Amino acid sequence: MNSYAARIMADLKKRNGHEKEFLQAATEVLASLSLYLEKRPELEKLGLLERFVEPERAIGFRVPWVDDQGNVQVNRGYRVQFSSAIGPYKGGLRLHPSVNLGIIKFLGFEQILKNALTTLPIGGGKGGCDFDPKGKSDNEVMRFCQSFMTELYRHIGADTDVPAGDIGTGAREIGFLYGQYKRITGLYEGVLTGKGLVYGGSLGRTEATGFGLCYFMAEMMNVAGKSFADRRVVVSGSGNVAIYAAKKAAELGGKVVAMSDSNGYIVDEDGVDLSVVKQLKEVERKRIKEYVLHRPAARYIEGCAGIWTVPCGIALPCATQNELDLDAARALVANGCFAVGEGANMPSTQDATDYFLEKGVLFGPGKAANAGGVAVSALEMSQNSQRLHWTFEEVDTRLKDIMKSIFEQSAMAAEECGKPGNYVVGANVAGFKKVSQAMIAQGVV
Ligand code: NDP
Ligand code: 2IT
Repeated sequence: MNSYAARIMADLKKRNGHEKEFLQAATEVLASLSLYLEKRPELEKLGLLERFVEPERAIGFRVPWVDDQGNVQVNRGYRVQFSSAIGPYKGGLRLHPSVNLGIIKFLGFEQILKNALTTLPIGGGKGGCDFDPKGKSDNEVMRFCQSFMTELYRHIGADTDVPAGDIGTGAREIGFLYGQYKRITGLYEGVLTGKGLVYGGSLGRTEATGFGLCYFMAEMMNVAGKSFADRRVVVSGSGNVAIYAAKKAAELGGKVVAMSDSNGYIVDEDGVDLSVVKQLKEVERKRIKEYVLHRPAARYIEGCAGIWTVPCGIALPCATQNELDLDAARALVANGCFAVGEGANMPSTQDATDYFLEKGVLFGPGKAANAGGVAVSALEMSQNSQRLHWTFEEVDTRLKDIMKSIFEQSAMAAEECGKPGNYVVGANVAGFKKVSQAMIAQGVV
């Protein structure tokens, strides 16, 4: 690691030692910026990295609500407004019991570079809460969302900070959050993205992350003379990103043979029937294990980590951070996997990523490969500002162009750094170049 980056990392470890996911993300980014930093010694004088790794603002708040039994529940809410260098803070809200400040900071930090890569004017932010929507009634989820927004509303706005979905935050939650924002502020503005189509949402946002992931993968594989056609594809998770990644992978000729949730995974050698997964997950909110009740030839295996032992050419981790470790990477490569695309944020551990790169696996890092979701969120913001509604085809065409551009920016920056084909370095450098230029132009702020 370059000496400036190493000094910043040592300081971060000292001051933020308990934020392990944030340190992991910062280490990965700063290490891969090293070659670029060597060529730009003036950045140290400007304190560029010191400012880059420190959120502009990290807000934490109490979220009290009353459950169906009349008991008072209290959760911890967060919004980390990391960087407004190139636009209003933009990034999702995660609702999961594991949420803490370190996780939200890692996600917000990644989001800065991801959003820069989209070519659209959006800064980086992320939020969330340790609330678990699983097993809660619709009314409980509504009361929670109303309480969460009763604090959050004062920190956000269509031109300041625009949250969206992430794990545990889907169309239902965005609707409740939007209703409460409107009620408190009286403003009918594009303050959230991923809204329902009848109240300002964009066509194509639901599909955008998964579709965008496959568009990115198609570009990356194309350069190596490969494609989805007739390839076995393994997709982890069965949420928003996973479902639409699986859909597009199949449309592009791949055969999706396995999907999962946090309890286990299913293998369907005939190709996963997505209508069953959608019904179970989007409509009934059930577990993936029930898939085999509808498709008796399929198998269910308890424990989600084993999914990476299912032989495939293409692996798309679309569940959560650090779900794919070195053992999993070894198993994938041993079974012939030649391409990995991160639909989730930081799903591969650092040693798994290093192993893939060492073995020449085509590797699409999350901040490039899954940027389609936030890109279409930014298109939703544009439509809200224009008070217009674009067709699905228009949004999808723009999404394809954006994913192509993200791939090209990453490929070009990797070459410039003398690391052709290393899209981890490429994505980090391409995103950082843009953000750092904007920071320098705006002075020490
Ligand atoms: P969803 O809540 O729709 O789905 C999440 C899926 O991942 C579920 O199948 C869930 O299983 C599984 N999962 C969640 N946490 C864990 C865990 N700790 N261990 C194992 N499995 C887990 O979320 P999304 O599909 O929206 O998000 C998936 C990933 O993609 C996240 O990393 C998110 O940050 C990232 N992402 C999302 C974008 C979006 O637009 N939604 C955009 C870019 C990235 P279970 O139901 O059992 O919890
Ligand atoms: O990680 C992500 O990029 C998201 N969860 C989507 C963020 C957004 O603002 O659409």
